[in-house]
Amino acid sequence: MTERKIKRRNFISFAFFGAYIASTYTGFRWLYKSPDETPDITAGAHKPLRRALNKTELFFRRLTFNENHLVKTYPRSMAVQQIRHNSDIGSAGELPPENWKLQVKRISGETLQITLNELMKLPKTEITYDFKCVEGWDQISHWEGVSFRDFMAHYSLEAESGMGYVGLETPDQQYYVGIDMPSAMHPQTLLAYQMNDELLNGKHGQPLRLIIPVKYGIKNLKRIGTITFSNSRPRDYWAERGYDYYSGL
Ligand SMILES: Nc1nc2c(c(=O)[nH]1)N[C@H]1C(S)=C(S)[C@@H](COP(=O)(O)O)O[C@H]1N2
Ligand SMILES: [Mo]
Repeated sequence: MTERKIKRRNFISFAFFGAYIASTYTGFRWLYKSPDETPDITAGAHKPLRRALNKTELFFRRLTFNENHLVKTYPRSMAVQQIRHNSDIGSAGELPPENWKLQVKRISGETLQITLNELMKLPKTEITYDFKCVEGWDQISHWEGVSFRDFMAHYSLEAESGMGYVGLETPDQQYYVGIDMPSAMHPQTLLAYQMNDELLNGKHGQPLRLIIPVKYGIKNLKRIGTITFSNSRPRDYWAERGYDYYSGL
């Protein structure tokens, strides 16, 4: 090879390298300067990032979610006795079952009021699984309650189960989550009233909480006050603060 040819190749390589650096820089600058999403159901991300997140969510929902795909369960003996206690927004202190009724807002406008005793008469479902919090801890724990599916069937909430989402809120409306219907109807999703054979205490969502093994802890709302149904995404406490709305595992 002649000296001239080598020089020419060096020049081309450096030009490509330069163009690559420039486009990466421009790309990052574009992203960095792109507008934020309008705060609504989700907030805290740049618009292009949120668009990408929503697309990724849909992709994974379609690819990996299947109601016959069960979350791994463990022998009951592996469940911890003292489960870790995390945050308590909307569920601090005690709420004895006799002072509480679950409010279920039907799409007809009618509200069902259900006591814990009534729920405890429905078929009981138990699960021992690895509960995972986004903050980076997990624990194998044991829960008992009525499966959300059985609950929907028992109260003839057929029209409601055809909606896109379930919204759950604490009685004081301080904490709230939105769950896509397929995840709510997943066979391992429970309206749980017991942990290790004992009624839930004030720390873990007394008198009724959501246990949804296909999702991270943030979606496992403690102390359910009301349940609603809708086709648009219900408000969600952590999604409003920038966390992933779907929060699936
Ligand atoms: N009402 C209410 N439910 C809640 C929360 C909360 O702050 N308030 N925190 C969530 C989070 S982030 C986690 S990890 C779990 C923790 O449940 P535990 O305290 O029973 O371990 O509850 C979830 N449900
Ligand atoms: Mo969490």
